Amino acid sequence: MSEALRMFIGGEWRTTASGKTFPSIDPFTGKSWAEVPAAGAEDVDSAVSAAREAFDDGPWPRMPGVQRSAVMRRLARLIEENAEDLALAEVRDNGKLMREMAGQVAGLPGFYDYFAGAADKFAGEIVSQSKPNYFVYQMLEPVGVVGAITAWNSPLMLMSYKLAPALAAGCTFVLKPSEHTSVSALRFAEVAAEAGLPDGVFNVVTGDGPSVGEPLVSHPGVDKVAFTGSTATGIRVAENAAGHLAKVSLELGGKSPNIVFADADPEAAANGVVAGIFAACGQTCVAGSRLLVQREVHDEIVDRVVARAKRIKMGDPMEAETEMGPLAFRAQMEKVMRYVAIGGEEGAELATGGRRPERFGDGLFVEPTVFVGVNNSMRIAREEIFGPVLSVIPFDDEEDALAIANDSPHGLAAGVWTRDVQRAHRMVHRLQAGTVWVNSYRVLNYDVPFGGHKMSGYGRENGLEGLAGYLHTKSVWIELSGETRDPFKLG
Ligand code: TXE
Repeated sequence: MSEALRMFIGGEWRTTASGKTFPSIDPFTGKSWAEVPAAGAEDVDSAVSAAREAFDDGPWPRMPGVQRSAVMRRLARLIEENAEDLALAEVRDNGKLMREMAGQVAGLPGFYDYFAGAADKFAGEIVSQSKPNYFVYQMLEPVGVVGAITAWNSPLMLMSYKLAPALAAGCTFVLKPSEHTSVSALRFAEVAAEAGLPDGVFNVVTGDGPSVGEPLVSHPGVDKVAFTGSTATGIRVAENAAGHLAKVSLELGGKSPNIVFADADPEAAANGVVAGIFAACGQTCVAGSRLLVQREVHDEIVDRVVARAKRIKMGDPMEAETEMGPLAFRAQMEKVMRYVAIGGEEGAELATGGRRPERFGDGLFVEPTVFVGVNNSMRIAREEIFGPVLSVIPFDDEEDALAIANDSPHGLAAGVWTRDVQRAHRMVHRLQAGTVWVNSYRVLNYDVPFGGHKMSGYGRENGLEGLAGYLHTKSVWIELSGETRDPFKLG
């Protein structure tokens, strides 16, 4: 029997107005393991009203920052205490490895500790002294009610990118997790309630995009929308938020180049390529899904990557030695397999993988896959696959590498592998990407701003820039002279 869960709204555990639910499927067993409320517009309205009330009349935005910090630090400690349970919910929801999730959940308290450290250290500043009879200052205020929508690939981490700075700023929050991975957010709500967040500060509504995401984004009571997901949905979110001019931050898809020069350390580079595309089965927004490799070392690097790909241990995500588990859900596995077929039709050559291993039967496994002979105009080089499929593209020199790397609708991340420090800097300056790693790949942290260029979105999460996204400024003019002004003259 799978467990029946309830949503968290205004500090209460609630079923939906319609009473409808949907199953959360464990992709490793293929079985439902929890029953999740299928909310609708009415439930979204309740959650936004609760958050609105908590913002307009509740203590959270008015509390001294140091008190908000204390609650956030308590939350961080409780996440530590409940880490195993939270990690397990994510493994069962999306098939991610316990090996990865244990580390990821262990990293979550850092987000709350870091932003707790900022919650009592912003106030605003004294500005313009250019009008002598005025004292002018700027206050920083929380933007209001945040509607957050997250994807299924790293649910609690993507939520924390948004929730930690929003709490520090004094905002209230309504989360809609992905319908594929709702359980960890509901588990997290128990922890948040225990930490002492006032009622209505953190709310969770569960369900799909059309029934819950859309009414949340379009709700006039939402002041800011923070979204992580696909580019197509991100565009729709921005359009709907524009209806009431809510602020929007969008962290969207990528087709990130991992660029290996002939002077790179071949072992480190090949390892970084594997980390970039096969970790989390390639289901990460920053996946290094295009390997750009200098012609002289093409065969050597491809041989190393293929050899490692063939040794990847696939299996039960709960087992410590497993390196790749199943994909998160059936439609995602089918999408990946469609792209494998498209790569073949486009004339790319399979160096390894491309099949679903028979030993897992109907399990949602796809072999680590490497296509060589790819050119950058093929669909497998331009479109986000979000799976363990690497497209290898050779290049001649630095200019060629940059031209190929930047010839993409996306601009989320890039990797550069070289031992030439001048080249590394030249590349960093000219790559069109929100994050560039040199001799490394897939490292992110709470104090480093993260976000995309071009179709990978706008706004930055994490770091003090992330906090700024949850604050707005109010300029205040105090007249000092007491004189009566000419009413028909400006300033
Ligand atoms: O994404 P969606 P899905 C890519 C990846 C994947 C594809 C589809 O390629 O194969 O997107 O995944 C909510 N208004 N990425 O369908 O649709 C939805 O319920 C408001 C890459 O999961 O973008 C979920 O909570 N919300 C990406 C969230 O949006 C809506 C991560 C993301 O769903 C909505 C995720 C609407 N109209 C997917 N429609 C990355 N690069 O990190 C859906 N949602």
